[in-house]
Amino acid sequence: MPGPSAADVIARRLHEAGCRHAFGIPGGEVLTLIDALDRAGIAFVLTKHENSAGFMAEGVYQRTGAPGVLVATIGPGAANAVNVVANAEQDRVPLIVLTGCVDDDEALTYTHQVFDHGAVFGPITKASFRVPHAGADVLIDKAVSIALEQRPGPVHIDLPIAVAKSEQPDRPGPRRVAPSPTQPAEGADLERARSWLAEAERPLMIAGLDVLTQGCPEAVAGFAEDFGVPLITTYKAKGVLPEDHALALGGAGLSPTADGTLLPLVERADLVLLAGYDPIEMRTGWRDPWDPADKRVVEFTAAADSHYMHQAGLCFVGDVGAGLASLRDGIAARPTWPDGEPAAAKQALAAAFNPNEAWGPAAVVQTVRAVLPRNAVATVDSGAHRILLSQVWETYEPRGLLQSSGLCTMGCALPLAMGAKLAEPERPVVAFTGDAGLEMVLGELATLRDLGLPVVVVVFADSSLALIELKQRDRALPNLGVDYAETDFPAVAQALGGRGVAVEDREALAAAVSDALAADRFTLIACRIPRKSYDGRL
Ligand SMILES: Cc1ncc(C[n+]2csc(CCOP(=O)(O)OP(=O)(O)O)c2C)c(N)n1
Repeated sequence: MPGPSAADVIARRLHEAGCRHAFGIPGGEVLTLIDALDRAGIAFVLTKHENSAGFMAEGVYQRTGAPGVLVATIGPGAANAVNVVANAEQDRVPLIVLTGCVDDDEALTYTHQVFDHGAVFGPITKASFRVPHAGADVLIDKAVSIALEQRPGPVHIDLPIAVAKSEQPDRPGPRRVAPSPTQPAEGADLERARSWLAEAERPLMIAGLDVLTQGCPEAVAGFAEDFGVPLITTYKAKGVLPEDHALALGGAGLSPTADGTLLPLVERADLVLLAGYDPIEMRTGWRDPWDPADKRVVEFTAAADSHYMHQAGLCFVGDVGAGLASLRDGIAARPTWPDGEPAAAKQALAAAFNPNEAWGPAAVVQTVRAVLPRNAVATVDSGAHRILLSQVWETYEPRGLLQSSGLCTMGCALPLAMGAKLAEPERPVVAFTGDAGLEMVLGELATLRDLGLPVVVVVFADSSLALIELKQRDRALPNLGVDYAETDFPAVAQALGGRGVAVEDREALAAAVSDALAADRFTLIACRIPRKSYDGRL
């Protein structure tokens, strides 16, 4: 009885790691692999672009916790995946990137489509491997471990054609053991942190992505509630505390208007707790937001602070939830913020981002939120619409709003939504996107058709790269390369097998979303808004 092939071993171990979908476009160099994936119980989903494939894989990861799987063939396939792999690195996504390649002896004389995949992916992954003739089982287990361990990220595996077919020993697995949570050591630092908490009258907490990747939102939310600590989150950590909670101050990082309210609150705080706050999401407004010499700051983080975006007087590296549990041990809660500044800040944010406009981008977000149930998952693309949406869209659970906030790439919202819907078909899923971002990935509407997923796609149709046009005007530069003609999106949607409608008022939008939720296919809703709709709004 011959042993399994290397491709089979890789596929089986990925299945054992919880993977049920792989995304990509095949070429001759990955045919053995996708066959093995399919036989192992990992469905291969054909997409129109490898970049979108990676985002669909991320969408599945965000809703299941299993690593995402992207398959790309040699050369152009691998090259097409660069953006989403860089995104996975910056947005801490455990993505297994499987590429096909020619065997070493072949590469001595054969040059067609051949470049050094490892050299391209090396700087934007946590590790890049080439599968040797033996040990595929060890290699794939290592890859999964590296992808998942803190902070998570992409791992690349180059699989040569002949190696994919080579026979491997049939050994049991996996050998992976997830590390146990690390508690801060008892000692002077922890005692000082506890005394700061006991003395704090105006404590404030900032939570970020490590809270999600470590799976400790409840610890953060419980701490905030028990100690009366208002919570600011990064965009990715929105929903750690339901955003209609009095202590939830929404997302921060990209909006100067929100910063104008939130940074003064940080300034006022006499204790800042950083819970898994990874500043990769933050713009320059959050660089050195306090002087650690005169601000009490206690940080619980997955990785030591070598970024120098901020500094903390006390920094505990390890498990954020366990760190908060140690901090609160023996400390009694006391009334906080006697002057009510957090409540005033929450009101100011609501007033700034929720104007009573009859129609416009905020009206679009408010209307869709009102129609969708609380458990809906939303995704949002990059651009002016995202900054506004991330302030207006109330998120009620962790990973309820998905986006690219480390790399901030366009073209992510539609495929992220497709992956999320594939992972959890019962949940309503809406993708919000700018028109330029949608046009980058229009072909994936055909993938959506083939998958039969009733995703709702809401496009902010202003025929403008609004965010860039705004920056151009701010710098008094001439209008250049930011405007384009209007696309008939409903017609495109219909041609690609979906439903399509254009709307220009709240009532029509609400009706369109209700219809979309009941439909058996995807619906594209083009919300026509005037150019320059975001002026003074971000
Ligand atoms: C792949 C990629 N290319 C370019 C950019 C720079 N960029 C950021 S926002 C933006 C405009 C996006 O336009 P649109 O999708 O219409 O959204 P809007 O800003 O109008 O809301 C651009 C070009 C980017 N973030 N990602």
